[in-house]
Amino acid sequence: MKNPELKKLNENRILAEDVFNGKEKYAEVSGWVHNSRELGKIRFIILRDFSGVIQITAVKGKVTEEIFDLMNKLTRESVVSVKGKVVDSKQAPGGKEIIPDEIIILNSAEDLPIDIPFDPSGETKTELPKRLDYRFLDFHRRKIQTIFKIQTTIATAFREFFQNKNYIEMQPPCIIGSASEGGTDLFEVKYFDKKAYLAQSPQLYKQMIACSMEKTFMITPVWRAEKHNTTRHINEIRQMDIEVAFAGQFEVMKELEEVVKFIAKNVIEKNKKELEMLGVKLKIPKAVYLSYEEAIKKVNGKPGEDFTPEQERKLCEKYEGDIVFVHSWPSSLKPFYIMPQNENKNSDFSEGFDALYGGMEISSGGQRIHLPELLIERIKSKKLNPKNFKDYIDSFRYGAPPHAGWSLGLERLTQVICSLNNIKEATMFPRDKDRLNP
Ligand code: AMO
Repeated sequence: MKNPELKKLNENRILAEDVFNGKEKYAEVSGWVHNSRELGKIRFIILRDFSGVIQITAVKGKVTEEIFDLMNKLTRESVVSVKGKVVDSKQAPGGKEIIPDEIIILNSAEDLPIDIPFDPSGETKTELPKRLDYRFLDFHRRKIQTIFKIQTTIATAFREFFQNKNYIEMQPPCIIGSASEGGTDLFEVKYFDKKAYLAQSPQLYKQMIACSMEKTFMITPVWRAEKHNTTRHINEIRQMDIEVAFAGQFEVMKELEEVVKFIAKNVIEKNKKELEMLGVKLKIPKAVYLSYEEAIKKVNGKPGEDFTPEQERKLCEKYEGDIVFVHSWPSSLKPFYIMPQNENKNSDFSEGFDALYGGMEISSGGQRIHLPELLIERIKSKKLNPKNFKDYIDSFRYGAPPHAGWSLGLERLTQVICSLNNIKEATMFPRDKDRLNP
């Protein structure tokens, strides 16, 4: 299709949804061939665009022979543009159909390598790894599109919540010179004649912003070089973070509680159809606050140890549909930058927390150490070298207020809200140990 025609198509085409909602008697629609069938002298195409589906109906003798012939030659998922009369029809899905005057094939699809079920909410016969090999085609499925419509609502609501509270939006660097979460699990990159790494988190940078501009939020990719193979780990993650000056763990947990409630409310209001298609009944969660010591007892865990995935699930089951905040963790289980309880360097406990929702950890955070000497001690006690953190430590020498923050994984939150078995379903192009393409 040449330039002027494409411009015309772009201007004239209307979405399937607007054909049903509008009063047009004549319409041009463009999209993918979702289904086609023949019933005696009538040929049908179900055309799908991002808004929905519309039936194109051709009766032999009432449309040109060329169009009638073309109607049963179109392969599944081919892209077409159709012009024609809009008529009411009791049999057509949505109560309207188009009688075609013109059909243009924009791209003819070859045999499909994966199963795209006709029923928009139906299950595919293709296993996840193969679907991910053909992710671009998997995105043709309405059910998959639904997940990312919801993810859009989640990210938009997150931004809106913190913009409304006058937080500054931050764009942290993705290439960094030293570890931000401890020594391991970094992807190395060659940076001119130096060694650099892909950021594991915006941690150190968001603290510097909070120590000057007080309140910051961001949505940023981070990379973890862990060789996990689970249903809740990926190697490239989108983190939704905040950092706040003059605040401790409880103040920022309250912000997390409020933003997750705001996100759930937005999804419930804006994605009613999508939640129905996924068969999810979402409620606005309540918040439960437990200390680490209380929480570990509730699941018969060993004090001083992390929760196993099974224990996280058990704890969430006790508060079905709610967020469980587990605060005041042992220092030994938290990163070097988390403040020991009450600024007491001898305390075994910290001002750090995790939040669990839908059976797993969705966020962690806490109050940070803003005192350089204490920070050096903590770095050493974690067997890390303070020299590697010199710039970071020095940033607290010229007026750094107490501050706290957290990070919420976008994919994990999407997985929980959409009730998906695997985090890769909640990631457009997941990166795992074996996958770099597409
Ligand atoms: P943490 O490492 O706990 O904390 O990460 C915060 C949140 O990010 C998500 N997440 C992941 N999601 C999927 N796959 C992974 N491999 C993965 N790793 C992390 C989770 C997790 O709860 N800097 C601190 C946060 C802070 O203190 O502000 C940090 O990154 O949802």
